[in-house]
Amino acid sequence: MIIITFIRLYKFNWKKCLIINPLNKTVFHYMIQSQNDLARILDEAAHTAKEVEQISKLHQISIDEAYSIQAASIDRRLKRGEKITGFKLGFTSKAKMEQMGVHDIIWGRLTDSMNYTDGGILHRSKFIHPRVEPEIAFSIKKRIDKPISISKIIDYADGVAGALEVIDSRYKNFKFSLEDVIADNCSSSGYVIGPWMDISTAIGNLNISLLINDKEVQSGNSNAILGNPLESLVEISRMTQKYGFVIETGQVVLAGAATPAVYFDIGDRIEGHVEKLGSIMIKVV
Ligand code: OOG
Ligand code: MG
Repeated sequence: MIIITFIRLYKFNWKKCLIINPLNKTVFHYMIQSQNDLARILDEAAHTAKEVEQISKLHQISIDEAYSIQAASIDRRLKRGEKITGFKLGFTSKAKMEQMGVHDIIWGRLTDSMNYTDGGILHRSKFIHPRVEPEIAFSIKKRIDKPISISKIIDYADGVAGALEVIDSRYKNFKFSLEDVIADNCSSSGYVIGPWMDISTAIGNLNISLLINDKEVQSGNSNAILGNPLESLVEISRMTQKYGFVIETGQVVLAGAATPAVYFDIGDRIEGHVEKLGSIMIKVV
């Protein structure tokens, strides 16, 4: 305990430590990690589908440091040839906040390797303990590099669609603190977009449901997302300034789920329904 407290005080300035576990007297060689080390650990966990300990068990990191770790882990994906395809918001509904015990809006990056085709298949072996949630997606027609108001969305987005998001926390037991989940790119691991509709489609008060093997396992309402899912675009545009990134033309934004996420497994047929926007389907093999 004393050793752990001591380590926490020194955060990233550590070389190599020995930690003796008083319960079973085992000795761990524990490399105290820099932000780059933590980014590598999370990236490898995602890449190899192997869970890791929560960062917050040994390091106290700030929200800003967590976003830097996220950026560094995404850089590793980009170096392997992946491309940014958009952004996602998390914890934009009470249902999600309550499910995960985390109470602040977060954002993460999406890449082309996370994109699955509507009606296509998803390999369970690529994930650790995946969950799925129905979402609403937006397509961006004009670069967003500053905060925009709700009345300006029509100038920046041209499409809206139902979507499914696959989240797969890299942390053991899908447990994390706010900083942990931000560093882990908000558990992003897959997304499927349904047919695009015009951005002028009214998306308030729509029924949203998730079916696994034809059985409804979750249902919610689009207004659960920040009172109006369009607010998610306002939020992500505010973050662009705060964290210094831009949303490019052609990229997508996931608004965040209106319902808790559900575990799935091999053989499952997953279907999302968003009233007016239609259905999205994926099969797990
Ligand atoms: C974090 C991601 C949250 C959402 O839609 O709220 C999220 C998680 O629950 O693992 O994607
Ligand atoms: Mg989500």
